[in-house]
Amino acid sequence: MSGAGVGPGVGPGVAGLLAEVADVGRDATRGGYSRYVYDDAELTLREWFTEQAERRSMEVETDRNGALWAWRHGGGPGSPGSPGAPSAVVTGSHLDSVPGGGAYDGPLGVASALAAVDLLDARGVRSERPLAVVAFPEEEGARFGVACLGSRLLTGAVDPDRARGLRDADGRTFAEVAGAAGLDVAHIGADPRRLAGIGAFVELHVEQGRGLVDLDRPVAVGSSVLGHGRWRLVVEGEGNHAGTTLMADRRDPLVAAAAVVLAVREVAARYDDARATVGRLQPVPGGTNVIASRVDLWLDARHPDDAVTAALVEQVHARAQELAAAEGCTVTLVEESYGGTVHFDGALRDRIRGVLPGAPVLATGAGHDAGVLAGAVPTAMLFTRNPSGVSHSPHEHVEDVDAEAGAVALADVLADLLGD
Ligand code: HGY
Ligand code: MN
Ligand code: MN
Repeated sequence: MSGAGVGPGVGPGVAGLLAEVADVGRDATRGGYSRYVYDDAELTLREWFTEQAERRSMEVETDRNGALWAWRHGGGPGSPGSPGAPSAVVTGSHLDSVPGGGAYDGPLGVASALAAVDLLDARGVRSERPLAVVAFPEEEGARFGVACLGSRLLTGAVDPDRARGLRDADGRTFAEVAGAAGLDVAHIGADPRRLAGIGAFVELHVEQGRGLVDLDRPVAVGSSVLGHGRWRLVVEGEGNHAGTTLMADRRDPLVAAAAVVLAVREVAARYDDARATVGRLQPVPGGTNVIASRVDLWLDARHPDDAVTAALVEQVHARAQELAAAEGCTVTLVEESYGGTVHFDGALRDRIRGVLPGAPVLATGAGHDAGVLAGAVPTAMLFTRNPSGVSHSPHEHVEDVDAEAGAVALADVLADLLGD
């Protein structure tokens, strides 16, 4: 395509775009950002996205599942999948965060996509193929518990009735919250026509590891997404008074839960490359002078081999039942979300490697909307260097120069794909 190589200095750039939302959703308690789907911070980010897209003469729509799509190059609502319409090139990521997350996980991909549009415009790239920048909702599952909820609804991987009934920490359902934000929740669900209109989806994301640091490169091409799931364990015992209940008379679910957390690490240690985490544990009622009656804890388990993940979870469950019984408690385990290991489209990956010959190919241990869409459309990822290698933490970082390099790489890839 013409004009390749026009670089930074066009428009606000990725750093300039991210600076505009640097104060949105800051978490004074945890540090970093807490931006949950349909909370004030995320709604502000949605307004920012819409404003940025309209500034770039892009037509913005909200799809049936609450994802924002900004269209260019003859695209527009309803255009994808129209009979005979050229297939769209789509890029983007998510705007929501984990509790106390970094500034880049999600928003870097969205900002890089908008900066790439500026670069394509500066290069005079025109195309018959529609181009869209997308922001998927609830990628982290931090409010309603199911990771990649928006992209999973789009592909039909999550049942709409189940989604409508998901509850946040305050007991509010997705249907209530999304409905209050204007979504017609009666019509959430798979959107095969929209998917049929997508020729390629390329998500740029901050690298959540040190691969690029160690290789001393700014940008990588993704190869695969590690299979991962979330399971909720509920340990039940007998709530009582901390002062009037002798130790021998207790059925304390928090003691059982503590043993389960340690058991998770023991079981994971049996498998090379397994990752198993309990990052969230909620005693009920949670009083300092109260023996809990119940403890909810969540297991995040991941492994390249889906059968190993399943075996690991099964062993955790069996061990948890033993540990709970030893405390006179019971435990139940329920799967909340699961996605197997995904290998991105080989032809698209190799085509992108041809566009970015200096970019190494890296797998990711993190989940992404691209990992969900990969089952429905040709999908690829780009990663931008993160000097800290840390993510899901305020210490996540991207140097401005690498952020711009990521946008240039994305623009090069989009220009190539739009040239079909
Ligand atoms: O959990 C993950 O790997 C992703 O950040 N949602
Ligand atoms: Mn994340
Ligand atoms: Mn992410």
